[in-house]
Amino acid sequence: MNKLLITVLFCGTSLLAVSQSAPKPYGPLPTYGQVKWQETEMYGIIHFGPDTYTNKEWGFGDEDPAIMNPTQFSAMQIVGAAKAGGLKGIVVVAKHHDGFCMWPTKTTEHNISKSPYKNGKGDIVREYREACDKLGMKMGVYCSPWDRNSPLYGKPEYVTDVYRKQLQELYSNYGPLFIVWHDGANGGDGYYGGAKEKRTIDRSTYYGWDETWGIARKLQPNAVIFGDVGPDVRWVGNERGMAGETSWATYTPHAPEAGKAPGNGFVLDKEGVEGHRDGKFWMPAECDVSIRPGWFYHADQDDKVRSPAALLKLYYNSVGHGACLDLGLSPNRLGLLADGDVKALAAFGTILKETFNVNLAKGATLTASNIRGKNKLKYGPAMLLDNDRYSYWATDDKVTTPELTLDLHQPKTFNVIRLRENIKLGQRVDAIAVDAWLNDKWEEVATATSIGGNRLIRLKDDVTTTKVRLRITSAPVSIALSDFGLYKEATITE
Ligand code: FUL
Repeated sequence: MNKLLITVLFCGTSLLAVSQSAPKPYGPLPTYGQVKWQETEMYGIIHFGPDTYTNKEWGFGDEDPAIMNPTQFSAMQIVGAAKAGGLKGIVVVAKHHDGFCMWPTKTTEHNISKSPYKNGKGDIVREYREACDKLGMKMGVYCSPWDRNSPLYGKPEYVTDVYRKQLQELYSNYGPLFIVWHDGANGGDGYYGGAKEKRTIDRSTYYGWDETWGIARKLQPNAVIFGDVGPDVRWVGNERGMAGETSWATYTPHAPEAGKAPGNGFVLDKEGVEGHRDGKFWMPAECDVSIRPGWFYHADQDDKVRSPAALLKLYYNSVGHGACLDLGLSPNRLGLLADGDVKALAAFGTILKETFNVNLAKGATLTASNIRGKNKLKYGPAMLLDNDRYSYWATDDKVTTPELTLDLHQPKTFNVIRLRENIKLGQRVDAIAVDAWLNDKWEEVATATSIGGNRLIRLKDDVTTTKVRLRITSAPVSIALSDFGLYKEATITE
């Protein structure tokens, strides 16, 4: 039978401990790292390197390290702007396809120590680490497997003596990482030590992913591994920041060996977007999309920075659909985020704070058609706080379509609904509906499918009511819900 669980629910000001048996977990479950990743919700991927100076997106690999000389590089400014935008971490592009390492690596001469930056004593990755630590932000790294500079690229020695050693350096010397990021752009033409030719590799076998990812498992056991087809976090399949209206955390990748080979040839767009309800793995989606048209800074895109309203839309379509948003940030040649980017981030962060800091369901009386045990609940912080994100309300085993009613006691106006499942017990809910008490009867105001770690429903119109009802309309098992919140979106000032 199930283990005994003590769930603590806040009842008014007094704590009520409800003794009950925990529901049996359902389907694939997240690891510790995946749970922590889910909580991160939004982070930035920072592209800064030789491409910033050559005005390219994909450097050929023949760039002179001397061009890498930012005069005002400030990791604090960049990470600080990300934080103001509500991002909780960054992914540092430590090496892009051009092979230039932003840290003083022992594996290649093509690195920051050969640039004039800080007279060859610079270490951009370390500067990001220090800024993250000071600002309470998480850090991850992206070290491109494709290396258009290395003469060894295409040979086994590149993987064993260069790429894996680079990963070892990054995973050993820069503190705890929450994500290690891999991409699917692999092989093609490049400089390759002067050969200037096209080199193709078999992207499912060349990198020996089992062993390569084993380095992360060993040195950074709490980091999730992102790749087009996992193994921990899947690519959503587009760079538009769009997870599906339905987006399951579970997924079965179409790769030669499921979950074992990045490479966008294996991503079936629609399936990355939606996941699979019966997927074999817990592999939620990451939506990577840049705040600008390009990933690297280009001065002629200064007027094309996404507006706060556009960023908000991305947020609802990614984080709001149970995915994480990985927002591309592009420092300029000075080594700073440009003013327009900083302002857009700050305004976006303000909207998020103003919207989600006030949960209009707080103080409501919560009545459940069925809970494990026979308690009437008062809506309280146990269902709200991040540090208690996994307190939850669960139904008896046979109850799969319960109702949960919030009596708000007075008319409240909202236009955003937030639902969360306790994902430690798997993704259990198939579909829900929300009703509001309007004109002396229940009227349906929203429906949704997958909930998982987070579901935000952004209503077209404001709803003013005294009572709101959640109906779970379909689920294969009992329910373990950890949040049912109501919010009013802050006014957007551009
Ligand atoms: C892609 C890369 O090819 C782009 O240049 C960029 O780094 C993006 C985040 O990932 O696969």
